[in-house]
Amino acid sequence: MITLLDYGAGNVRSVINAIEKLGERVTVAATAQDIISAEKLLFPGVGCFGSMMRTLRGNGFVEPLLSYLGSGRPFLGICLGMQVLFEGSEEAPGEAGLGILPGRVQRFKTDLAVPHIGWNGVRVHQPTDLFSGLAGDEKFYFVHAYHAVSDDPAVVLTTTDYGYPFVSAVQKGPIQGTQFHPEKSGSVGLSVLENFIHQDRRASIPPQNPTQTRLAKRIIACLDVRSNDQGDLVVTKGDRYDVREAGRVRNLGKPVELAGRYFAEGADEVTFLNITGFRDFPLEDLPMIQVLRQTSQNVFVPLTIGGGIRDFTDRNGRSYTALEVAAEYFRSGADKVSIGSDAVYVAEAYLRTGRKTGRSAIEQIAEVYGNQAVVISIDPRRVYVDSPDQTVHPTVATDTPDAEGRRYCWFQCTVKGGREGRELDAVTLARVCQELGAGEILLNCIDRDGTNSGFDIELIRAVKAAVRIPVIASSGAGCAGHFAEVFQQTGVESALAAGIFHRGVVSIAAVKSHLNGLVEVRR
Ligand code: 1PR
Repeated sequence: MITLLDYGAGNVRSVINAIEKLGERVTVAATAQDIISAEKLLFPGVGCFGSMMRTLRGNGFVEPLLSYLGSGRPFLGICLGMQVLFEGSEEAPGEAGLGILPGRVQRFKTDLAVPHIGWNGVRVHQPTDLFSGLAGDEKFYFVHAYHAVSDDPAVVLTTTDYGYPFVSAVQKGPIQGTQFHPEKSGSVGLSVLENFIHQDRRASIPPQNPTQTRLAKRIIACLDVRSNDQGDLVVTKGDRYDVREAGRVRNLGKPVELAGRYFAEGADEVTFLNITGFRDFPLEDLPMIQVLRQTSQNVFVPLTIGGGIRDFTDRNGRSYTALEVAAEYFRSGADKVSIGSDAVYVAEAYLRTGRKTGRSAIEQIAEVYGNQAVVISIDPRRVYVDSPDQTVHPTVATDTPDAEGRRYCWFQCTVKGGREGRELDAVTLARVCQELGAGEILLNCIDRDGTNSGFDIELIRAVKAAVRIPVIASSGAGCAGHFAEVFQQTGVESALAAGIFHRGVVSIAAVKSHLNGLVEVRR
């Protein structure tokens, strides 16, 4: 029996699903006594160090945790659940950590995109049972902006390279912790959890222990989901955002089934976009929550969900905040939420007033769940002009002029699934959202969506150059070569596609084998 410490933020559903998948029972610690009497304690932490410590203290969990950690029984901390073992964190300077391990947690100091998001390797420094059965060259899923700096080399179990080597797992007797998420690391991660559950493996160093590790470029499968005219929830696909063909909503499959297929084919991440979320209220749209719950039972890679994340008042007059909507998604198995239309309104207000309110969806969700949990989905469309002085918006000189031969364009943000253009450009939106606390940009492109003509390299370069957070290139992939092109020409961290995967034109595995040797990918 595994006891899971849930302090209320983050996706514990995935951890529970992973443990249950391995045939073990899980109980969630509700009281201090549950912690003290646990046989094996698992602590998955997501979010902010400060709010986690305050919640632990508020619940009276700090003393029981310290008592458990001194008991000699097995403990596995995941992500923040590992960081909390140290003395404190730069993320919350006034908050003391548990102080079981000497050292502190600091923000990445690198020119690379932060957060560090994606699949990276580990170099093992001491024998351990945690990686038993693994070859050593596997990759695990990381998502964090802070990392531990240990004052005691003896407790460093693994390091990972991201600009420089950082501590990616710790071990001190039965106390173990991983910065990566085993529950999101596919079959490799399940092996780590299985080793923790059984506690009977021989400690060793995996045979193919790497001397250097490399972050893989991520390939993401995207499922645009909505109800069709019969009321069934289907995966659909737009052609420049028009999802109807001969008057009917295109139906390319069932969401849970397709997500399972992409996981099996090696997708590094799966994204669901509830594309009518801007007009429906997601907490009334329970099928979408069900899709997430069912998918997370069998899909052990990160799940992002978007659509309808905003403040909302239902027809009975009850108000919900965007944070409550997001919380329901996280509880149902999402790791990240993506905000579309509301991000545009938030950025417009911020540009108008120059003031952060702390109350926007971006700020509130980032505060509780961490920046890495907030993705901004941008739906831009090109607006051509003859020369840059014809618009107040930043323009690019384009290699693909429009039918009238105009050689400059800006990238106009839209809301409501591309239905309404706004006086805001995609580059500014990305920059402002980063300032407000977003952790990643999902950069769609209405002009390329569903066209199979390749990613919009000019748009992607412009946005990528404006931000320090990771960017997901989206829209237009028509063959494996388009992925190589976007990675080599723009430096984005990941690329997303929908149509070619749904229609079986190219499989995810084929994309990866094409990329192998050109860019780092997860096998
Ligand atoms: O505004 O917060 O409610 O979020 C709504 C979300 O739904 C946004 O993320 C928005 O991008 C998405 N959305 C709204 N309408 C559509 C539509 O297609 N009519 N889909 C839509 C956007 C774009 C991509 C697509 C890629 C790859 N889909 O995600 O999957 O373009 O396609 P491809 O590889 O086939 O070219 P809110």
